[in-house]
Amino acid sequence: MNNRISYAAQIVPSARQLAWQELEFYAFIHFGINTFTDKEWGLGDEDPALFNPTAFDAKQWVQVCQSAGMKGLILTCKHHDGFCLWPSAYTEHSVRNSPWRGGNGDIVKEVADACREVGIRFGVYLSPWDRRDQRYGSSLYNEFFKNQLRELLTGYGDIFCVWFDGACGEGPNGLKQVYDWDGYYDVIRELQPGAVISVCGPDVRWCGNEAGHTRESEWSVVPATLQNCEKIQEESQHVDDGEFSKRVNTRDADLGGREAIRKVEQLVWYPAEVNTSIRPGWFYHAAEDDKLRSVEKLLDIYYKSVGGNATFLLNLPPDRRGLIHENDAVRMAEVGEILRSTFRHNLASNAHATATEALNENHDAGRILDGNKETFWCPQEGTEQAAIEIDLNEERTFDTIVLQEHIQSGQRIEKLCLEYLKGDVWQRFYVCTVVGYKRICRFPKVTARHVRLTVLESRWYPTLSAFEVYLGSREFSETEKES
Ligand code: FUL
Repeated sequence: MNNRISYAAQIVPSARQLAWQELEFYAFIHFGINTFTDKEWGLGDEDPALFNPTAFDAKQWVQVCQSAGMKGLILTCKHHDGFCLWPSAYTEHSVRNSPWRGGNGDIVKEVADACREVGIRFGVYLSPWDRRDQRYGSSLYNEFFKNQLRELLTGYGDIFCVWFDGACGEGPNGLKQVYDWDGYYDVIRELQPGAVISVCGPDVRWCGNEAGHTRESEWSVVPATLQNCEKIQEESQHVDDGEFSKRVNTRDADLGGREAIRKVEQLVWYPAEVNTSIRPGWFYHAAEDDKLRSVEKLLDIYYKSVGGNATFLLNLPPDRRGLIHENDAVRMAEVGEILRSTFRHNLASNAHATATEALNENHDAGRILDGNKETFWCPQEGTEQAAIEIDLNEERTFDTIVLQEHIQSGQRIEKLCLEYLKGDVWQRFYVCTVVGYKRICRFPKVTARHVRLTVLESRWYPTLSAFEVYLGSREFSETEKES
């Protein structure tokens, strides 16, 4: 163990990053003038009169999110076309000049209120790139943008996230904008100190693709230089040819492993978010009504993102009525039902655990079973390898194990394996790399009473705050329902 590794092991999340991570699964809502023009990127010359969602119902959106088990929602308050879903005092290009609710409506308010009513967190997407505003390309635009931020961050209650898109091209005058990022961040920190700033921001890292692709080893401790990556205009997305959202960039498979951080001077806690859409596009297009991702694919992304030390931001685009289409609503309810039934009964809730060693009695092996994320097991400082045996009290059949590190102490586990006792021989059934906030281990069904978790490699010394055991197959939930 060297100094660099113990330095990496001691980097911890901020309170706002921790609160955000616990949301796990939340919705992206792309809705705006593009919904009515059938486009992905508007030019900014669209007539606001086009915006008229006659059956708009924010409660329906929120209900769909809840049925899927989502705990938050991020709304595109303004996309690249500049059209604002709230009656901004700083532009005429907004709902105020649309026929919807006679120009007296405020989509942002209705969505924020609907979220609050049911306890879903609300977040805002405000596109820095504005293809409409004539101030774009001058310092006046930065003032305008900060004013818009102030409106969103003061008028709509608690905001959990400000999502800054990396796409950036020219404004209406052919000019590019030099963004005052630090100025934007100051406004956010002042008005909503609990909100994370995502993608073009210091708190949440874009996973690097829009295709739902995930890394096997997703580190939250990465080089500090990554915080600036998405802000580099030259590397941003300039055209929307439908290809970008499908592209996977495997170049950076390892961002935080030993090799990746070996020579890096400054490391930061910069955890990943996986964002993708339930449909091929981000905005609603009737032609895509039968092109939804399957339940299996959505669950696969869920398990690899939420269960792979990232969060899952899934886009559900409302249609021209202002409703999430029936097909999408049904699919999300199916996903939610499977997740609920999978994680309903923790088969390790009455288990007993013993470890090869523990730091002290406050950190004994039992802490991984107590259902309290604040408590955790850890061995002595400097012990990089250790094992815990879990006695489930009786033979159980399971195919899913959930592990959580105590990330308030840092991210440390680099490799582990799971074994079960067959006769008197330990049989290995699962090996993985990092854990971090959460690792959902999935494997073919195992029937056993004794399970052993061995930390094979770690930084400084590992921690574990949760070990849960489930049987996720559909037969299980049906049997459970009957009994
Ligand atoms: C991209 C944008 O250009 C897309 O339209 C979409 O908003 C996606 C989430 O980010 O950069």
